[in-house]
Amino acid sequence: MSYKIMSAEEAASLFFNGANVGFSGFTAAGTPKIVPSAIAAMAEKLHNEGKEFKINVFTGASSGDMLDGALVRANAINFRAPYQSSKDLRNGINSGAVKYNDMHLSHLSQELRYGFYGKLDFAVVEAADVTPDGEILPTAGVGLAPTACMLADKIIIELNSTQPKELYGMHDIFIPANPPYRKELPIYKVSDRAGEKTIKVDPKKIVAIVESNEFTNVAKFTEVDATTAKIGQNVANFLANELKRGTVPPEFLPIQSGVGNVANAVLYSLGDNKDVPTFTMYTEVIQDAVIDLMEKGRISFASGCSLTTSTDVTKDIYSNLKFFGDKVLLRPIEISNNPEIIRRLGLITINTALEADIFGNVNSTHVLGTKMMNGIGGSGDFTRNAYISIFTCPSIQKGGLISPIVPMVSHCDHSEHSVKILITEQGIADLRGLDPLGRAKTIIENCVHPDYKQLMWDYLKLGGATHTPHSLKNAFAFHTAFAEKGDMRLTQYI
Ligand code: 0RQ
Repeated sequence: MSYKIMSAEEAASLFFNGANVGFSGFTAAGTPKIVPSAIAAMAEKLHNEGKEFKINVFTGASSGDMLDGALVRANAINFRAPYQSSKDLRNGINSGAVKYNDMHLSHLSQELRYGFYGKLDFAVVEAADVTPDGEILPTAGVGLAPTACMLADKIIIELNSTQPKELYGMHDIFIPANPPYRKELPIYKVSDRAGEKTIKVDPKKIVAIVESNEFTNVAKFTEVDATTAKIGQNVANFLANELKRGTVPPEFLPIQSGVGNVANAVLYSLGDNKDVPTFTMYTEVIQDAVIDLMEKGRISFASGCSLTTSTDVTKDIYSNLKFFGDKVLLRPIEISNNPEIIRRLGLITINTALEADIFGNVNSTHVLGTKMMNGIGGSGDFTRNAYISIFTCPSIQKGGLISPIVPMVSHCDHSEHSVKILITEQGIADLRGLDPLGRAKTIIENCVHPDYKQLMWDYLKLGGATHTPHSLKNAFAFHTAFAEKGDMRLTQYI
């Protein structure tokens, strides 16, 4: 079948107010660019004419600025799920302009298939290639593209000439059946393939091909600083010790690590640690450090949902696909983050806490309990099902005005039941097998910054003799001190 080639503007004109739209991609990788930007431009034009136009945006996770940024600046997003990390979208969410449903990333595809969010009108998918019989070759980020293509009435392909056709073979596309017909996922080691190399659709649903030559630009991470380096070393030392005492098998276990500078530092420390054998990754985002360690022979295989590497590193991968082709698999988000696989493979998961409390509860999402930062992302998928779940954070933020470790988290994403290890640059709190008081003592002793230690010991006394010694009157004293005086060190108990 031959497809209709359209400009981004013509394709945008197909969209209507209130449409449910599923976009491919995960982070900036694999995210369509010129079609969402054209939808944003059309929205602005319609608004100027006094017409209503907003769409409901479903993605794999965060996207690029030409999607989230452009659409929110045009006031064109009504509803958004499941994760974002855009400054402008964050402002839109926190001002109430955008309805944001912060979700576990592994949930959205199946919940779309279950029909929880109504009918999907459009799928917009960035592709490296598309065949006349409807085989779509995704690019560097898959996200929820397979499910979006399966459900949408109409598919628009953004065919990107900067994405090599040699990516063929790097994807593992699998859509689990809906219950009660779902079977086990046949992935027993990180490199196992469960599904197909392309997304197969009815070619009649592809209503437009939009040709693009927009490269996916991702900025380099900032250099590792002393704090993140120390956190990284603490994680590596902890895992080396687990290997030594036999609580982690000698073959080691696959690693999941979050995104950002701490995750980069952790991976480099694991790579440098002679007691840690060459390892594999079963994760969400494959970032620069993974590629570097692969080239050094320290990581042998990485399974993820996206290759979110900085621009030069991506170019290097694309010119070396012979080397990387059999070391990387990109899967849909519900497979990269699937609880069944995470539990079976025994992942060691490492994620970042925005805030943690002395009893081991973690807030990953809400600044001071009310303002959305990014979202829970995959941290819940991985943490809840891990072999060992680790959270890291610095012991102070904003030059010491904020202690990310507080008496009670102001919002709870990961409860004390799921969080096994907490690590700051100060040290390691191993929470396994401890009662609440034991957890509190270990966290205060090992992870809290010296400026905040006495305040924490004093808090612990306020709770009296009970299972979880909280003082409800003072549980948010740190937060209120920051809100009123701009410094958590000025906390006073009542
Ligand atoms: O503020 O931006 O003004 O400098 O929050 O903090 O230390 O730079 O941390 O960028 O690594 O993000 C949890 C948000 C951490 C992220 C979070 C302020 C701080 C700074 C950012 P500035 P840092 P990071 C899935 C992995 C959820 C999703 C997830 C995240 C800014 O890791 O979104 O886990 N996680 N995905 O100063 C007030 C506090 C604060 C605070 C920090 N307690 N109170 N402000 N800040 N702590 C798995 C994968 O495989 C990818």
